[in-house]
Amino acid sequence: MAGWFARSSTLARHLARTSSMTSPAAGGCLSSIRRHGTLKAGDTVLSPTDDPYRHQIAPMSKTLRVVPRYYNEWMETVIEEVSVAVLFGKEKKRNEGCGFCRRGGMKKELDFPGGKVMFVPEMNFLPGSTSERINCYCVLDDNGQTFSKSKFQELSKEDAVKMYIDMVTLQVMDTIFYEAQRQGRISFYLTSIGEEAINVASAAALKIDDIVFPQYREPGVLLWRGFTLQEFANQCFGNKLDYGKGRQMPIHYGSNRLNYYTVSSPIATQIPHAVGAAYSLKMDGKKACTITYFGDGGTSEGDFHAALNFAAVMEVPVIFFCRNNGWAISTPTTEQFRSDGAVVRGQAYGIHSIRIDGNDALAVYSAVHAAREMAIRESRPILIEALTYRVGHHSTSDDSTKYRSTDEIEHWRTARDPVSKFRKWVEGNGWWSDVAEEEHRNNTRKELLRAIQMAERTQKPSLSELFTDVYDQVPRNLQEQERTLREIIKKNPNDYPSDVPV
Ligand SMILES: Cc1ncc(C[n+]2csc(CCOP(=O)(O)OP(=O)(O)O)c2C)c(N)n1
Ligand SMILES: [Mg+2]
Repeated sequence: MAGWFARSSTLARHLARTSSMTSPAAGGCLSSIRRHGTLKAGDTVLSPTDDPYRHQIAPMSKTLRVVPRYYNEWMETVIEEVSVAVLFGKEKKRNEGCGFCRRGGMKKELDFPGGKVMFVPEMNFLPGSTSERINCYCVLDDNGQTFSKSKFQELSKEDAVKMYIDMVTLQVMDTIFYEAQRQGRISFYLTSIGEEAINVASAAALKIDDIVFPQYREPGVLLWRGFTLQEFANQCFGNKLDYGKGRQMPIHYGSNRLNYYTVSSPIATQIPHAVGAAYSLKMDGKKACTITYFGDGGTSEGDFHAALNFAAVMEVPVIFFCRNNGWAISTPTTEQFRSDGAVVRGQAYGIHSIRIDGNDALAVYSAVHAAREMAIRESRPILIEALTYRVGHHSTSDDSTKYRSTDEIEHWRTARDPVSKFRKWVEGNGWWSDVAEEEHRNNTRKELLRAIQMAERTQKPSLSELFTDVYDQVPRNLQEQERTLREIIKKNPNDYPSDVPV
């Protein structure tokens, strides 16, 4: 550290500037100088007791050493001999201070990389938390009315209705796929119930050139972009039309066509990818950004922190969208972090950040719209923390009533349901009706059941696909694994699915 200070051109510039501009030697310094007589190399100039600094002309007379009393290390910097003279040679005003010492409440500052830092004599530790929590931006009240002073991005009728329709489609899709898993037709599923506004309204505020790096609870973004129910079903059933060729668990959707990277369930691994892709958009001069979604649990991963810091320093157009839904499987946020959620972490990394009501579609839409504009126009990352609740179990492998109360779930499912809240607003505008609702729900149910039947009947990808798409040329160890697998299947044909072409 001391070495760094010695080389710091900033500190040197500061000292030179201070010495030539402020002049000097007010009270404390001057009286010490008088006591010492003429200053020479090695002299220490002690300030009065209320001053936390000592100055010393170092053995090399061109070096001025400064040390705050509370520390042991001297910060050294080379200054002009003449500046030393200016610094200690002239008297201007009593009590003015020389820039490093203070009398009578004078200000002092250190010109440190990143900006000026005030010196204070008090030893104040920053509190780990404050009693007041960061506010939450919202637009709609529980009756679907906009608050009188709320500022939000205007929505066309067409977009608002499509948003509502997609939120309902997502609900129907979750219900039917969940049932399909319970019937043993697919191996796994995970719902987005309670987070429909986050899914659809955020997608609506983006453009198709913006690249999406999802966690796994954001299929509504794909839905908005035009992924069909058949495409969802093909992936969940892992048939030969699945873009991942059946090599992933259900819900690991991805689409090249729709700029949606394939779901990566190792938590938070998508976050640095979004930053790298945003950097490439910036280098190519594209008018687009990336967005990455992650949960409250994801913010505990190292990848989250590395990504935020990298994005801030490289000034890239990425939106970090944290779905703070209260739980990471069975871990509540109170055991996840001691900070005021994720929003303060964005600020800690130097990122513009906002907390919003994730169950308010208009707030989500407006915040993402503004974030996108800022990210692209100013080439900077933005963090959005959306407060919401995971109403469903974590996945079909979980029973959340084992670790949280049914009252809590019911409260969020009913009183804070984002879909009915948005419906009230859309209906209030005269854009939706009970008849339209019933028709849409019935049609979606039928379309989905057809898609599921079709996906189930479609052939599985052939066994050889298992070994493709990673290496340009399949390496020897994988060739050997394929041979072994084929031999085992031949010997035990009844233990392997008959519908997979070998
Ligand atoms: C690196 C890693 N560790 C652990 C897991 C197991 N795991 C799967 S989901 C999950 C919880 C994630 O919670 P959160 O990020 O809040 O997202 P949510 O499920 O609430 O949407 C965990 C721990 C994992 N997939 N990857
Ligand atoms: Mg969570």
